[in-house]
Amino acid sequence: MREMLLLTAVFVLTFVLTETEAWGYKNGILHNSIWLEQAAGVYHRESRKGKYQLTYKEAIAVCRFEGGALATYDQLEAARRIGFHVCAAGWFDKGRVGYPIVKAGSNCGFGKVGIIDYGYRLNKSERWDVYCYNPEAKECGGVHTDPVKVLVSPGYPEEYQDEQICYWHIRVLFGQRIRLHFLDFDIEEDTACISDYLEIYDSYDDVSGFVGRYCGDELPDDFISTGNVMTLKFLSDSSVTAGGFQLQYIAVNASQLYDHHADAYS
Ligand SMILES: *[C@@H]1O[C@H](CO)[C@@H](O)[C@H](O)[C@H]1NC(C)=O
Ligand SMILES: *[C@@H]1O[C@H](CO)[C@@H](O)[C@H](O)[C@H]1NC(C)=O
Ligand SMILES: [Ca+2]
Repeated sequence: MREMLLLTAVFVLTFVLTETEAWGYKNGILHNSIWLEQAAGVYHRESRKGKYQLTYKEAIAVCRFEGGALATYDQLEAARRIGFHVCAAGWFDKGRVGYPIVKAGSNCGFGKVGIIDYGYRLNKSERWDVYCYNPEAKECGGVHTDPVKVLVSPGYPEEYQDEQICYWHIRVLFGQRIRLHFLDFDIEEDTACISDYLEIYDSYDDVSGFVGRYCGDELPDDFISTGNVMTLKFLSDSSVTAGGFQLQYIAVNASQLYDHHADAYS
């Protein structure tokens, strides 16, 4: 009987560990959630698979991955009071689900203002987004749709920290392309950029369209996407940091690019 219990315990523990690790590392690619809004140390994350994809266990793992924890109701409310308004339900402390609403609207929050509270969920396998709390967390990645924007490594112009993983997903208008131009670049250097790196993908994920992996202190060349989307991924390991990077992207008309090209060869 005791053996049986022990075996069960080992099995459950192994299962939990596998699940948690699977979230962080899969097929040789580190996977994590997308950084979205943040206020007063509270930030909203969704799975890289999209909206409402995280079980309670995965939600806890997402927050822990970067040294944070699930936000408490009070932390979420404190963020809401300074303008944290998110129209997406997420797990927070003790298996509760809800979202912070600042401005009443008919299509979000049932016209109410405050924490829209779905209560303590009995079924922890339900899938939602997550609200984490980590006052140390720096802006890291996100979804960007502006035609022109400057993107920086977390904490820039300060040095970035260890164990950061950020994804920037850029999407401009259909028919436009994205021109990347680096303004500053300093990432821990090693020959294969294994420790820390920035990667560029000519697609909306980090699976296809790999363009290059960069480290060191030489400015990477400008890059122009083939379509209207691009993904940047930054990863730092557990030791040695550097100055970080700053880059600008600009949405350009594909037809303008074509004209330039034609001019150059006419
Ligand atoms: C719990 O939620 C999951 C996901 O929504 C669902 O598939 C499952 O059937 C639910 N379990 C129970 C006992 O309701
Ligand atoms: C870019 O293309 C759109 C049509 O796709 C056109 O309306 C717009 O004027 C163009 N912008 C520039 C700066 O050429
Ligand atoms: Ca490093």
